[in-house]
Amino acid sequence: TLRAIIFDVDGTLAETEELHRRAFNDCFAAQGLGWHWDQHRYRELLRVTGGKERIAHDLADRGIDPAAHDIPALHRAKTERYTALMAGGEIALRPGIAALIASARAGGLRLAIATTTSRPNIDALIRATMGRDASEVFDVIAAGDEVAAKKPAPDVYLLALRRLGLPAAHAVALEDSLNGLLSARAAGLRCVVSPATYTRGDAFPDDCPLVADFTDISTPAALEMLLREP
Ligand code: XBP
Ligand code: MG
Repeated sequence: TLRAIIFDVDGTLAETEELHRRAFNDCFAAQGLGWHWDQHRYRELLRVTGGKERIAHDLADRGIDPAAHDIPALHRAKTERYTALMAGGEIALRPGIAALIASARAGGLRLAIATTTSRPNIDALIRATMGRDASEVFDVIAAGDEVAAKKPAPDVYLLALRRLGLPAAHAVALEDSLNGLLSARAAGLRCVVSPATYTRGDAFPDDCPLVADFTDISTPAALEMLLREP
């Protein structure tokens, strides 16, 4: 039986990647670096999870020595910019997410987050979209800055399961990306994927349950039904 739902954040709870991209670009500009990531480039760079890792990869890819830049400081500025932009209120939860959270809660399921992004960004998103503390909405939050290896490694999902005190068989992961799906599956979890703007068109394994959005699985019963389908 299903006892917990573990949510990815970026692309799953909300379409946040354009705000991340804006925050990165604003910081690059503010520091006079002359770097800019357009949508095409950002789609490529999303294969590398984690903001600091993404910046380092981009620099190396362009023949710039990542060690020549203070990437942690640059990324701290990006997080500050992102949380400020998030407070502007342009971002909404994806369709079906609020209903699923409410019905899962009413049905006694536990709710968790397993994400690559860092804690301030989660807090800013839940505050801006739900007007509440993330820790009030979710029983467990496992963030990228708490684990050694980010998705597609299983670490962040294993951390969420450990904090839930549940075996993987009693939980399901909701994701939008292949890296997320691989991470969840490596932790032994079942996973339902709803592609987002930056992950639509990606190739997902044939046996992966796909939904256009979360409105069709906005109750635990509907979610369990989908998981039972052959
Ligand atoms: C999304 C990511 C993150 C964000 C940026 O992962 O890969 O790196 O793009 O956030 P998920 P940070 O969907 O698992 O949340 O800059 O804070 O890393
Ligand atoms: Mg995601």
